[in-house]
Amino acid sequence: MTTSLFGEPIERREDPRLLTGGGRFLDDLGRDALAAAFVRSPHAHARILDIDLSAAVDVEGLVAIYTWEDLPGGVGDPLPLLIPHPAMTHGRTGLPLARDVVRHVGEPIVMVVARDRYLAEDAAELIRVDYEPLPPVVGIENAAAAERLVHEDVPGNVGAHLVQEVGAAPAAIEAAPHVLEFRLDIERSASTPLEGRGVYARWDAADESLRVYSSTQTSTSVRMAVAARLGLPPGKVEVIAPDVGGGFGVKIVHPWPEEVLVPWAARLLDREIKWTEDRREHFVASAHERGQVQFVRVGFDDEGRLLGLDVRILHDHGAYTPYGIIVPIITSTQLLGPYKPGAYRVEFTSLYTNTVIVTPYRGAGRPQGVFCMERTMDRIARHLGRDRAQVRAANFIQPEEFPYDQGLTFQDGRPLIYDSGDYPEMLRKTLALIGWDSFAELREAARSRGRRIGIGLGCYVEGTGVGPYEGGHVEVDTAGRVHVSTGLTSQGQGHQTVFAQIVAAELGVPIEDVYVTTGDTRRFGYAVGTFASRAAVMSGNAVALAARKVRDKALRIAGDALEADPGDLQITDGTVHVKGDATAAIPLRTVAVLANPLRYAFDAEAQRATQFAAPADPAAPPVAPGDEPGLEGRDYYSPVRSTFAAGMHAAVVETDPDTAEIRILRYAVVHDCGRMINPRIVEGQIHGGVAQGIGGALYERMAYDPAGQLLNASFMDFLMPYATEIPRIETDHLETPSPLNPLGIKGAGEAGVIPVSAVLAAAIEDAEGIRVDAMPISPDDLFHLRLRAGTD
Ligand code: MCN
Repeated sequence: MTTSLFGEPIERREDPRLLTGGGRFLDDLGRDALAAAFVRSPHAHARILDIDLSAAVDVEGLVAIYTWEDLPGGVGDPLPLLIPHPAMTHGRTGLPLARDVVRHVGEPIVMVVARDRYLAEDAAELIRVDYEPLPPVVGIENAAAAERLVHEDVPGNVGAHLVQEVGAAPAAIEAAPHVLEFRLDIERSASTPLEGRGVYARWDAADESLRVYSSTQTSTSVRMAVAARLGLPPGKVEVIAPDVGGGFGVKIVHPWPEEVLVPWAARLLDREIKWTEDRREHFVASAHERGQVQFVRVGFDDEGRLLGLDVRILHDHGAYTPYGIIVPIITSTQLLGPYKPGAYRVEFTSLYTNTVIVTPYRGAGRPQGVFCMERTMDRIARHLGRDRAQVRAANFIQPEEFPYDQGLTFQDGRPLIYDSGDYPEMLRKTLALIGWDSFAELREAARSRGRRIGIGLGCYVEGTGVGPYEGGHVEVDTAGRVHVSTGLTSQGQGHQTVFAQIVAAELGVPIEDVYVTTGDTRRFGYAVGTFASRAAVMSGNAVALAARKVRDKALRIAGDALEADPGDLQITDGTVHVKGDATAAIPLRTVAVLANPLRYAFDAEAQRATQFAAPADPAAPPVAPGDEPGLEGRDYYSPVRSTFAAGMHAAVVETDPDTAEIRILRYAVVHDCGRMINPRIVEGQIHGGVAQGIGGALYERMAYDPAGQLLNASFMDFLMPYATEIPRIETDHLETPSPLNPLGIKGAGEAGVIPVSAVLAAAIEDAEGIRVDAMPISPDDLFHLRLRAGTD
């Protein structure tokens, strides 16, 4: 039955095409387009004294070279500060092409356009830039020490500083029976999607319009940015996201310099131009994340209940801040997870360094927050000699306490209120899944055989489905096909499947008849984008609301045709019929014909299927005022605030006594994203997230040297886990529907990555009996920790 499609674990409909080479990614397009390449800074910090193009201009096939001097107003202006905040007192953004100072290796300085990429790279290599190197600021503590400045006019390298307080934490800690104080370090990592960024633009001189293909997570925002900077009406700019080979956050920065420059040059030259990012460019010229130092002070009672928590965060936001304070404010406000902290004080300082910019990467600040909170829970348990799970349970918000206001304010000024959840049940399920209660015996048995195994646990709560809005459009055509469109883009999340499931269920049609389009501003002009685990909540509800409009209209038209009350009708398998009477029926495709009085004249089948009926009111127009021809509907969903998903992970690891190699033996996840549209896709999202989290916990780091050179800017040197390093991920679900949206959905796309570092740190700690305060942890790190702790 089509109506049970919501919640079914059906297979992803997009996969056969993508797995058999049918995908059309950015670089598959514009094969004959001119190619762009960029001269980028080799210095982390330098003054540009001179740019000498003379050797490059004779390269055969060269079409144009642009420096900042060539860019007109608008195009050459500083890139926007996308989310300003009063705490961001010194927001600084870059220029599309650097003018006189470069502030990180990889910053673009010159754009070259040539017949093909080889020639463009050849010409770029011949361009001589004369630099005066300036002392770089690399590393959070160097930034905080402020002996050198990244921006001359930013004292102390401080871009933003914010304190939030709920109650009087310092006093509560002072009065607490137990107090602990410690420092945590989380290194930088990055999204590293399989496909880098890319943009391809063509100008239609006759129509004075621009078409831009971009490997983006936010096609509508790219359109707005390009239109604004090029001085074009938005109606003359189309932006299309083709298949996108992963984004994980890095493709939401809008606009990227290349996204402005390539369309601008395409218009200027009246030629098609394409730029495809290479891997090294992706490492040094896109964005990173994580990168924090945290100082924790916590007071608690004999049961391990928090009485006061005081966290000070130093956040590295790189050379510029297009996203303002979005990452550290997420860390600081969502750090509390499922716990009641007693009194809470959090303070963050966001610092400039001469490194690649920091923008949200899957999890966006939450992995750092969870690392802090869960390390704190483990520290408390160890201090009191209590069970780690019990300490957590003692601090949980209880199911009857929802909606629960943590007393904090988010970036948009709205209060942080958890809508629903059942954390005790989540813990119970997790402990059962991993076999928590019997693990002590296993650990001891392994020890007696010279093996070291340990278990760890970690929870998170994640605000998902952030606004301001998303829209959906549903149309039944006269062949009975249902076309669904929403403006946000897809990078592999399975949207073609889930939005079809929602619409098929709402409309009562077979899913095979439903076709979904995303990320195309020609189809949908108003949209926000795919990030912050928002698509299911935002577009899911929007397409459901649009489908309900279509269903109501279909029942009304069919009611007229069948001379039945619309309330007595239902749609099953694409046919409208009287409830309990399949003989009085009319196919939805015929309803679509009837919805368009002109189309009816050409449709013999529809004429046969329906009786000629004189209009009920011959004086009324065929299309009533306020009605529209066609069987289609559009609606928007705009939430009052985010909905809060939650989860708990547990892992068992083994550490090698000789080589310090860390192996994950088991990994278990219990996840709550409200009502699941498709459990198979949710699991896939969680698996992918956990794999990415394992990368962040054990392998990936941005190895900057003191001069600001990224030493591992290639997949030869930047370690990512292979499938062989990812264990089978055991998953169980909990569904506490969100009361905030019609479908009761919460997000799932980032969840998997969030607690992994905390969980693996805890498991390694348990196996080794040492303290793990920094992530990632490699065998080499573990070896040195052992030496320091004297356990080896
Ligand atoms: N889903 C569901 N039921 C729910 C919640 C979600 O069936 N209750 C499904 C959704 O319908 C969707 C998927 O799970 O197919 C993820 O949904 P959602 O949580 O809304 O996340 P988004 O679709 O908004 O995707 C964004 C999220 C983020 S923020 C990052 S980063 C990320 C991620 O998704 N980047 C990804 N997953 C990714 N997966 C791939 N393959 N590639 C990326 O770049």
